Amino acid sequence: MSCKPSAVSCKLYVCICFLTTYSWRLISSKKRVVSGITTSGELHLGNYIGALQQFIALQSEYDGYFFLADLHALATVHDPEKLRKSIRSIANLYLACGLDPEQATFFCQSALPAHAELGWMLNTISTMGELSRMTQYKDKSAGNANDSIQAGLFTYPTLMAADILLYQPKLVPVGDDQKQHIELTRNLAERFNKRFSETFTVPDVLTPKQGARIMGLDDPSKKMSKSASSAANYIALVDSPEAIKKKISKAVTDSGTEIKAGKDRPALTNLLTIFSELEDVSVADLEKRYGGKSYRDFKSDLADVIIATLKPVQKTLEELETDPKYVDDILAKGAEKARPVAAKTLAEAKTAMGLG
Ligand code: AQP
Repeated sequence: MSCKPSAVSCKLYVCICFLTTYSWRLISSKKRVVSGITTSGELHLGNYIGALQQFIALQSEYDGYFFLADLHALATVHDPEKLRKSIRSIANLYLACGLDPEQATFFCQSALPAHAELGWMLNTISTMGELSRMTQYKDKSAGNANDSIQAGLFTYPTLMAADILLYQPKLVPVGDDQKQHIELTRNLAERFNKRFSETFTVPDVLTPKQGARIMGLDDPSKKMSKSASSAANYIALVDSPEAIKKKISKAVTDSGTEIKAGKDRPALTNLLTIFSELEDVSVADLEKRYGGKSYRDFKSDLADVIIATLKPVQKTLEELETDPKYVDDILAKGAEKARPVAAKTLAEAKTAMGLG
């Protein structure tokens, strides 16, 4: 038998090479997006609508880098068991909600020391003034004496800037509450590029048109939050149908009886926004559908919509929980993919600053 390649196999080989190069170009020519979620508790509908839903919608069109922000969680969680549980639960939830590790790079922030390293370097070009103006810092430290406020809470935005700038993204999809941190990230990137040398891409923020700030069910003047003092503030993605029905039936409403959104109706605006986002129907259509109906009817249907949205997520979650190694392997592969990208930017930033 001849070992010489036939004309057909030569053509096949050329064709495979072409396709591999072409698909690689296609992947590498995709614009990059980067975002993370802090592993400081249970994910809620705000995280889902403001962030996760966007990540999943973007993953096929963009080169997505999505991570578990576990170093950020250390700013508020000092209970190792709680932290481990939250990391595991949020990792599973990313996947259960539809993040595809074949399309996006999915990893744990703490697996890449480059984040903390660049975070420190960016601290050295940030000012106390700009960090103390961050609304999230002001909110979370309100009422506490300086002696008891964690320095990690204060410098959280510079680590967040490092998380982003390491991957040179074009866009950062986040909820409304993180916009100010992205503005700071842009300022730091521009400052660094000007003071040292052109190193970082200055990214743009991407927030959803609607649902960028889902408010607390118990208080529509404050955002829905993982670290809210009462679980009545949020619907966790892992809440049971019974818990969802109970929380929605107890959700604060506005005075009057109309199912209408408006500046003077923050509670109904919030509930209608959640409904609209989950059922993909406009708020105006919902107002028409519920014209003349009671809060009770509306809330009962809203609870059903939330339960129906979360049912498949919770089913996949149950399966993922039985196979932690599967998720660990995905995170390990994601970290290996992210590592050279982060290392390249870090090396450039170090050289620019005079560290090599
Ligand atoms: N209420 C919200 N509405 C819309 N989007 C939201 N996000 C958070 N809350 C809402 C978005 O979810 C992503 C992950 O946020 P995070 O967990 O990193 O931190 P966070 O913004 O501080 O969220 P939480 O739930 O309030 O956490 P804790 O209580 O730990 O601080 C981000 O894109 C965020 O905008």
